[in-house]
Amino acid sequence: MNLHIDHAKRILVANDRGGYTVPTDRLYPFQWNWDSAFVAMGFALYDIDRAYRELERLTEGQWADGMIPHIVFHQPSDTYFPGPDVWRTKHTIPTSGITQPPVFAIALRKVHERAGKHAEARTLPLYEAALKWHRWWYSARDPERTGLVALHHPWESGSDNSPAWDVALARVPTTTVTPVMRKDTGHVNADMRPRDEDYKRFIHLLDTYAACGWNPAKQWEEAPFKIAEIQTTAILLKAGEDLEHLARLFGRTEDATEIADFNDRSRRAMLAQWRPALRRFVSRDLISGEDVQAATQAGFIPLLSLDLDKDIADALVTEMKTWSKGLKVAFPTTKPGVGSWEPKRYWRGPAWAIINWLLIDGLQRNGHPDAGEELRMSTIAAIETEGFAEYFDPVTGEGCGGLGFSWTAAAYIWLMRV
Ligand code: 9WN
Repeated sequence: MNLHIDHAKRILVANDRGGYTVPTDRLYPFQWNWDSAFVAMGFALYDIDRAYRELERLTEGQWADGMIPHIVFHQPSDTYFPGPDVWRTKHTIPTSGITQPPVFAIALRKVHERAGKHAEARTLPLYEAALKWHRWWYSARDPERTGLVALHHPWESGSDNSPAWDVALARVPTTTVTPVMRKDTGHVNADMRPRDEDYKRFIHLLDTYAACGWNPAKQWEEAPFKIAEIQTTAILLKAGEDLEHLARLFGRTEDATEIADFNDRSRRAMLAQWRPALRRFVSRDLISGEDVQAATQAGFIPLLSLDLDKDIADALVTEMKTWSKGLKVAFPTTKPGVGSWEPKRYWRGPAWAIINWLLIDGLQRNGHPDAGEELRMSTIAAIETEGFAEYFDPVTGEGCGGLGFSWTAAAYIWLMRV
């Protein structure tokens, strides 16, 4: 047995808190939404029951309106801020009030396909949960039916302090009702985390939506941060394709038609966000009406769910190669050398195994298996050298942030499967 795979599996055991996996001990002591979807895909390769359990436990946090929150607080912990008392939501199990990238249905299809006979009974309730969540995305976060879904908070992107938010976040006041009592910088080096000013704005947004009673229509009107986001929409579309596939498999023809309609809308809208001069796709700031021009990984994630014309796919790959040139570990979450590039600060430069995973799938889909293979090898080498770190400094290769990290372990298991 490969020792690293054995180690990865031990990390998932150590981070198990009873059918769900915390991202890492202490720094993130609850169940996170997209982390669990990646973890479920890792489990799917060797423990189907545990893979289903991961997704089932996440849906315990699903709201009546369909939203699956970004954190489910299954049990108390005082090592994380902001905890349930700050979120002030009303679900039976305490949860946060915002969501995260919808990787869930991508994971569900993979789990279902590996589960074999009699899988349908266990997959169906999760399929229903995913469908409710996709309906929520298209109603709550795209009420004008543009095809691009909007985020109200940087945490919803999963790329919290990405330079993509700099312009929009600067408009958000730093005043908060809730005192900001950060815990993260007690666990890891502050230079690797978002800045205090970012946190004040994160909490300002949280307070604003709590004051809206977490009502989606009210939030849509009042949100001081509203980005129609390309990475989230790309993930939603891939998840939508997988959901449509499951709908057809289960003979749910009406559902399949409804999902196909969502997918078409997003496909068309995403294509309109291609910017040939930048050689990447862009998000739109719905408050200013402008493109989000910041050079981040998000612009390449559409590879995952669009079947692109060759000239577009080639241009994306050329641009990706420019960014990766001379780096020890690809793929950087910010373009090296630009003003906002900080190779150790969280989403402002570092390479993340799960982002690479999405990009590898996208490169394979769009006729660039060699570039995908190069990225796969780069990711595997980084993990084997530095361990299962939260992310990696792309220049030095150093493992940064939290250690013993669940989604890095799951990504390793997945990327080693061939
Ligand atoms: C806020 C758990 C999560 C990831 C996010 C990552 C980070 C949280 C934080 O950790 O965000 O959700 O407190 O920093 O940015 O992608 O899901 O691993």
